[in-house]
Amino acid sequence: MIAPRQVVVGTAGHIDHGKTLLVEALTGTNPDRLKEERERGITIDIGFANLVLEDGTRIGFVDVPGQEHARGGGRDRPRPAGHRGR
Ligand SMILES: Nc1nc2c(ncn2[C@@H]2O[C@H](COP(=O)(O)OP(=O)(O)O)[C@@H](O)[C@H]2O)c(=O)[nH]1
Ligand SMILES: [Mg+2]
Repeated sequence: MIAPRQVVVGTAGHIDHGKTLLVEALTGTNPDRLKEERERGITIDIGFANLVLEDGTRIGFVDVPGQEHARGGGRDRPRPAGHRGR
């Protein structure tokens, strides 16, 4: 017997670009599980959801916060020397 394939998919991208909603649309699971995430409508911590395809392939989704959170968040975060952008 051939073991089913196992795949891990991670999201990446700017906040509010639909990563979490896409994972929910594909899996039926909203990976924003924290009360504060639900209230604010943003991903604060990584979340997970699973999907099993008809051929047995198991896909694990890892949903991540938008880039500002992932980089330590906010305008006051440390920046490289000479950095002029946000
Ligand atoms: N109509 C529409 N709204 C979207 C779409 N993508 C994101 N949004 C809006 O953006 C909000 C945040 O989406 P979310 O999946 O949490 O974005 P994330 O920060 O990338 O995870 C949603 O509540 C929607 O209002 C899209 O493709 N179509
Ligand atoms: Mg999100």
